[in-house]
Amino acid sequence: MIRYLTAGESHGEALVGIVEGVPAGVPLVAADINKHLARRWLGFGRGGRAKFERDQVHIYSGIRFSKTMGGPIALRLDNAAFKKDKSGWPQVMALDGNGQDIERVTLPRPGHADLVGVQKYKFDDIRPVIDRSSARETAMRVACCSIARQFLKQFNIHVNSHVVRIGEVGYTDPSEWQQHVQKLIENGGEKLNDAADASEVRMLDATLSAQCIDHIKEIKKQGDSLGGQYEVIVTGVPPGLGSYVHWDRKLDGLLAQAIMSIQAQKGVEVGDAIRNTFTPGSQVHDEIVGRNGHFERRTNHAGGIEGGMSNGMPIIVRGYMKPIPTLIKPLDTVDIESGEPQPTRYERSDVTSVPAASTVAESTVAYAIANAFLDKFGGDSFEEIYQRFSKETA
Ligand code: EPS
Repeated sequence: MIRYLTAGESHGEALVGIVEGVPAGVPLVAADINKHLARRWLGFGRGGRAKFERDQVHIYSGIRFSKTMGGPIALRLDNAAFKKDKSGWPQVMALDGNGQDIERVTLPRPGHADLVGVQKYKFDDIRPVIDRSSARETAMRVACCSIARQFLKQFNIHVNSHVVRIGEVGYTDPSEWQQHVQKLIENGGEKLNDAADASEVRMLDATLSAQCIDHIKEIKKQGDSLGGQYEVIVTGVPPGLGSYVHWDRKLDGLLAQAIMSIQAQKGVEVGDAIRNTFTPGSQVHDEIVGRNGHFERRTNHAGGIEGGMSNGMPIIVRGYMKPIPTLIKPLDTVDIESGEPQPTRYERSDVTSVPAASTVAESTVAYAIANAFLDKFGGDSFEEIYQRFSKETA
């Protein structure tokens, strides 16, 4: 079982992570992580911070001669925002002192962790809630989960994603993109990612991409924000990961947690789950065919999961993200200090970060799949696991 823990505030000095339980002998260098950290910054609609944050991971332990050693892997990512001249963050986020000369944040944003965070931790300042609940933390999540992803890659298991819709612009039905996606994933690898990354909004259709950029520009002018939908696809997953006998090992349940644990994600769909609720069973269930001594499905409406287990078809998970709660356009709130009604105050933010969320979801999904894989084939070393995997899938 791989476990990871992240620490750090958005405007503190750094984010830190520890990844534990990675088998020995997995090839890993910083570039395997940095590649995905850079992809996380892709996407039209990001705010001012995207212009200067350049995430490069520092690896402190757990690796020798470009391979994991089986021990905990410690990671650090610096926040460029902290060191930026005149930013004032070292004073605002200081580890000591009493902060009496620092202006407090007292206007909670609707839709954000702000208000409940101060109620829960008995703060008189929203700053600590803003800084830990911030999606900045997903940078370290991507770093940690890229190690799980690197492990899966050794078994030819690849994770790809693309954006389906941002706000009101995008595909409306899976049938509109499935053939295109099928071509990009049929030989494994990351061709789907390459195609999505070539678009500023990670959309596969050039016309929709252009319309989407206009939509984001218009919403920005209105001082508003946008959510959206994306799809993550995992290829090369052997049948039998997950469980039908234990609720807490069901693969779809684990994938739902992987998506919902990301800031601002509010819904998950496995395969064509929503379409399937409108459609009779005979057009939903994927018929079984025999091919070269293997079983396959004619279609993949189930998204590669039946009975809580992978069935050997590509795993398809869709995430639904709410609009970012930090708006230029003020919403009604109440000052936590005076109790007086007030409009919210603008803080620097993104208009949308659905493209970034899609890459974070790739990472958290990789983590969930890697653990289900280890549950079935696990061992201390890559060699040992590879032997088990090869025997089962021969
Ligand atoms: C975020 C607000 C913005 C985003 C940040 C998430 O940061 P700032 O307040 O410093 O402008 O840029 O995202 C990241 C820093 C990141 O790495 O994704 C928020 O409030 O969640």
